[in-house]
Amino acid sequence: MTAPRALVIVPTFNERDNLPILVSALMAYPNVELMVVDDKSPDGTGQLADDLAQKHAGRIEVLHRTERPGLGRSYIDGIRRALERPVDVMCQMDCDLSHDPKHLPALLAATERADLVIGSRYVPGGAVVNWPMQRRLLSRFANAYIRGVTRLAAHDCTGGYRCWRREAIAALPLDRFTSDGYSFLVEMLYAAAAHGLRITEVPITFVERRQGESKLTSSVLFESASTPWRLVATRSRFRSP
Ligand SMILES: Nc1nc2c(ncn2[C@@H]2O[C@H](COP(=O)(O)OP(=O)(O)OP(=O)(O)O)[C@@H](O)[C@H]2O)c(=O)[nH]1
Ligand SMILES: [Mg+2]
Repeated sequence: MTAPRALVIVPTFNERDNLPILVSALMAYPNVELMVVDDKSPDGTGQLADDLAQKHAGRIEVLHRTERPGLGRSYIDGIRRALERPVDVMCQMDCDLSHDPKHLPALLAATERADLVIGSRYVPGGAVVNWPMQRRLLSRFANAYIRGVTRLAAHDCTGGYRCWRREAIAALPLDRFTSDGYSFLVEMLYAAAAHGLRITEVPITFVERRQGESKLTSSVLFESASTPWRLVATRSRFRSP
């Protein structure tokens, strides 16, 4: 099997220490391109991304967002732009090095037989490194809660390391998505399942960020608590594109 042509979409907010490390790891794969979607990071991540794009001409694109910031909106803008490119697979990955590019070949290979491949902490072979017990429990609880309410079959519904076959992500009704923050990842997964897409999980070892700050706030957690109920109540909006 030849490796599919892949575009990795990476949303960034204040990731200047992490971005160069991620870029060199991704650029080592000749079939991989990168789109950085920056939300006017005060630490200059956007400018740094421009410099890296010049260095790796033709393989890195930078989207500088000026509208209201947010992870969900960043992904929507990034995906819309990415759909203009003739790639086979689109991937989502965090910039904080929690998502190790070494897993990418296994995720990409799994797109041969699935529309959406989740890099999963919670299937056999998956792991989480350097998370305190409280954070582990929160993530486990969040996944059990989401699965219970939505009946999603995936074990890792909240992770942001995913690969989509191009036609699968193109089929999602992006203009009907309403989540702002991290809940966007759950909403995407729910939409994929409601669409009848083939979803599979590939184990990853998730490593807690070492540099930069977490953006997980109490308002993010509040949105996360209500999201599964909202998704179930409005399921019909995902049925047709
Ligand atoms: N464009 C954009 N990117 C964001 C925003 N918030 C977070 N990100 C990026 O989204 C990815 C995930 O954010 P993290 O802060 O790592 O969130 P997390 O993984 O839930 O939490 P920690 O790993 O504990 O920090 C990272 O690449 C961030 O830089 C945002 O508002 N806009
Ligand atoms: Mg993170």
